[in-house]
Amino acid sequence: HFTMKDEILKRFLTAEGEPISGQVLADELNVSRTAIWKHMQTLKQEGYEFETVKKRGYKLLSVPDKVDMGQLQQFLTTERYGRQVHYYETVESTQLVAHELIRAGAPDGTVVIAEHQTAGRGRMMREWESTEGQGIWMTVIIRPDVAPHQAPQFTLVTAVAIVEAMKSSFKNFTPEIKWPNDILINGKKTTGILTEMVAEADRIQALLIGIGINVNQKIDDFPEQLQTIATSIAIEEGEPIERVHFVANVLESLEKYSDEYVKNGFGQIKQLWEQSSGTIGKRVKATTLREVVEGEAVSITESGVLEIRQANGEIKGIYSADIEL
Ligand code: BT5
Repeated sequence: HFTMKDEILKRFLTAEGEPISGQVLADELNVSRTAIWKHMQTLKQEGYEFETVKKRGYKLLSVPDKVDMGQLQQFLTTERYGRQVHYYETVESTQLVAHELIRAGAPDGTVVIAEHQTAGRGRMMREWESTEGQGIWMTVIIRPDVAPHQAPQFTLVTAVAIVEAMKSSFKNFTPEIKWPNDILINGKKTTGILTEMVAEADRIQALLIGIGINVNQKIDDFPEQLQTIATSIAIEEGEPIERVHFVANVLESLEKYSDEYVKNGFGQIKQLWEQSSGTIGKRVKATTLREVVEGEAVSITESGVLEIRQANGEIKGIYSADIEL
């Protein structure tokens, strides 16, 4: 998956603005100068800008704001996650692409990522607004060796992974997890998680961890109905964000915490989850498919169930719901 073009790009990205000669590239990579020239043309078409420096070669001037494979590999330190990337300018939904890839046997950690989704999805077929080039719209295919009933836990694992990645990457805000699948900044939604499963009777074949993170939108980039409830990292951090770097951080964090969960269970993750929770201790109204439960959110259980203490003192476990605070 690491192509000749990626290899060339890597040299430029690590050259710190120094020119590299076509001849040197050709010699080092053991291909003809014509081949190098062709790959350079492709990179230019993708939005990389080069300057030709007399007698010294090409100098990389600017990099397109894309989250593609070539750039992502420069930052990744993971073992499996993001080592195979399927990158698209536009898809209907990265989840749909991921379902096809799972049928074709895609390995653990395969990432589907797009600049734009025309039919991005939330839970229960709700719409997910996926503005072109301004967010992280990706599905991570993972193949953990766990039982199907553990699948919902991965929504919480993913929330912890993203929150921890945010905390280490940004300094001007504190993200909060809203059970089960939202990350809020200053009370507004910046991230939604959609976990889907492909399973046999007693074994998970694959999980699709759908992650939508608003990154570089300004408030009026959101459709009107979202402007009061949504936000982006750039708005909260106060500066534009380099998406590809943050994608690498999220993938590292996700690999770390999902491995932790598979090896050692929910203990450490539950602690981190509670530390970042904006739900525990609050009065909430939970709307499930069957009923509405109101009361104080008191805890999550080892299996990720939200416990609500109702006015009559009775504690009710909620498996899946929309929460109003
Ligand atoms: C979610 O659903 O929050 C899960 C979103 C998962 C999106 C990712 S993007 C990559 C992958 N491919 C997909 O097609 N999906 C996944 P839910 O909890 O049902 O929330 C959906 C609700 O969030 C909508 O009804 C809107 O109110 C709101 N919403 C939609 N787009 C938003 C956005 N960009 N930012 C904040 N809120 C949004």
